[in-house]
Amino acid sequence: MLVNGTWVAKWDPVQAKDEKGGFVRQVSSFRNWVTPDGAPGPTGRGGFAAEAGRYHLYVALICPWASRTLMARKLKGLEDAISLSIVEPELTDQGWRFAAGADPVNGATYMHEIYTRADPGVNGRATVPVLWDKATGTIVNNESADILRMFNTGFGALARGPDLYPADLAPQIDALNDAIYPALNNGVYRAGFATTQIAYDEAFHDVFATLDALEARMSDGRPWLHGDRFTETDIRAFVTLVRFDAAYHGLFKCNLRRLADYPHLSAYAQRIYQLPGMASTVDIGHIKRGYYSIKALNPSGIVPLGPELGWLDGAQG
Ligand SMILES: N[C@@H](CCC(=O)N[C@@H](CS)C(=O)NCC(=O)O)C(=O)O
Repeated sequence: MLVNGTWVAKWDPVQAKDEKGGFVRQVSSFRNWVTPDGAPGPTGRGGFAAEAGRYHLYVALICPWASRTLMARKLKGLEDAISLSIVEPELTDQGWRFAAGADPVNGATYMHEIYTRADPGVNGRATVPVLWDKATGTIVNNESADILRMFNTGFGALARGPDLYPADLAPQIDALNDAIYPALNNGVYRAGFATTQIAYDEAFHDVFATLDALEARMSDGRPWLHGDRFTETDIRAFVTLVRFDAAYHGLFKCNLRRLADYPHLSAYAQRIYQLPGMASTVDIGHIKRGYYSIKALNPSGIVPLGPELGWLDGAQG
């Protein structure tokens, strides 16, 4: 964690708890937006106009939040316009680390250096994803929900592909996002990082109540959560579903059922995985190595060999 721009402690997954011992995720601190003409976005200041080659995305392949942005970058055809750095899967005592040469933009060894470069007095955790502006040498935004929406419309004619947040579906999208985020996306983390039984129990029930509700929702044969149109809610659900059996079921003790035990949700996740380009955003090896490197949860560091995840076979790049 960074205090006034200095890395102060060994990396610890939980640095904030609520009164019941529940895991509290840090609020993102850089909230500017790329827009087609550089006008300010919904939060933050302006000056970040869409330009091919100007922005750089930092991600971890284990991280569901970063993966949201990776999926959107692919679906919107922005790979050529926005360059990419991927951190190593294992978390170190100084947080995310780059392999040699993995950060050609800033030449950093640790993700926290990107934060101090943007703000020498920065406070907080050095999280991914980060959208970096090469032109002004700063972080545009480190909130995946914002970056996802920016990739949808902020890059104007540089982007193509489906509208992930169509105006007529916005209220439904917002409502389902708001239900899924605390109970499922962050719910698995609340279960995994709970420091009291009561906090774990609550998170566990939230996770499975949400999976049950999503399974029921998909049982009418709709292809996507909001019907015939693939939206950002599908991205947000997928990033947790694809990690579920490999990481959350075991390491995070979300073990009432597996994704594999939900037939409609399994088929739905596979449908997303098979969309062009989506398989390239998923690396189960990274995901397992990353999660099982969290020493507070797995002191031995041993990475399990299973489970079998046959549904991930055979998709194209
Ligand atoms: N609000 C952020 C959360 C991102 C986040 O929590 N990322 C985690 C990885 S999944 C991280 O980088 N953690 C490092 C740390 O907490 O030190 C977002 O959605 O973009």
